[in-house]
Amino acid sequence: MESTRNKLIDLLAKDKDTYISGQMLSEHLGISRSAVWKHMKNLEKDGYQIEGKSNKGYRIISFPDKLSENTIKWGLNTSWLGSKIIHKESTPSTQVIAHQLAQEGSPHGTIVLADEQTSGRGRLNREWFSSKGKGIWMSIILRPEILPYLAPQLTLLTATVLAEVVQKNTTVTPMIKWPNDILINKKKTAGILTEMQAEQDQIQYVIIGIGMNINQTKEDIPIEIQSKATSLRVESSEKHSIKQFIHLILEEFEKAYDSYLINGFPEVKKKWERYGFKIGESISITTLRDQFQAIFSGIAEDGALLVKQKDGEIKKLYSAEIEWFKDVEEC
Ligand code: BT5
Repeated sequence: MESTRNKLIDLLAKDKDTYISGQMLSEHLGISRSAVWKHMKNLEKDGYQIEGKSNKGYRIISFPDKLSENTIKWGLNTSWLGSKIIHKESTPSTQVIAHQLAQEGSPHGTIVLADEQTSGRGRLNREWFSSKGKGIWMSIILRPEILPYLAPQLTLLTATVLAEVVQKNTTVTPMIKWPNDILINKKKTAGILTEMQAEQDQIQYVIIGIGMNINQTKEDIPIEIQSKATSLRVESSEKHSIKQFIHLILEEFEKAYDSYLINGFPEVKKKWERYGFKIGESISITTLRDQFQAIFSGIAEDGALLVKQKDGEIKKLYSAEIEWFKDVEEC
């Protein structure tokens, strides 16, 4: 059940330029006018800026910067993405909640956010550090009408979205390491985990997990990953509003996704390659069966990794880890 406080915020947030009288609020919420007034005072204590005018009523001028369902909804300029928002202060993993919600029928575009994850995970169950209030830890539920084998394209699409948002809104230059890492100055600042539930020719749902380091200082980054991880703050020497970054990502994602459904993968491929790290250079490739060195030549029309082997043959890979070392430079 939605709390009276949330209902009150919903009423006030509908139109930020319209005042709503105390009388109207008390009737809508079924509480006394003095109870309405008390709620307003509590909201102000929590960082909401509220204007009260004697003959007009109340309106919200601004929301606090901390995350909540309401503060994310306010000012979010999307039509379907974020139509349902779940926010937790602390949770083991937003992916777990998103899977549960998707199985219970939560709609396309539902997002799950947390201030902190206590068991955040990457691919192959690797650990994902998600410290409180320092980054974006978010899962998006999608119900795309595409064939299951195309789902990995959504990871590449998400990577271009994150790169575009960083490029357009900060002073640093992002690069994408195939398939799912956003790097700044060769260090990882974001990762993407795409998980899917599907039958042979139909996707039930896809969950896109996005982890992005925003406001960690160097010291906040766990020692285990200090040599390879970074944050926007470390690289740009600036603190950023996490709420605003979430808005930017959701708005850019919705545009990119809608365009992908209409125009297909070529546009995503073009953007991806603009940010692609080490294209044209030697990389070391590890697959489940093999390890070898080759030249990274880009991505294929379906999103696979394209590498040119020593004998000139181009190989298409759908699942691999790539690395680069000084000693593979001349292969
Ligand atoms: C990823 O995996 O990069 C996917 C990360 C997805 C995290 C999001 S957060 C919201 C949602 N809920 C979750 O539980 N997960 C998703 P992978 O490519 O496997 O990279 C994992 C590796 O990155 C680890 O083994 C570490 O080396 C490194 N790593 C861990 N935490 C990091 C961090 N905060 N920043 C940079 N690198 C990190």
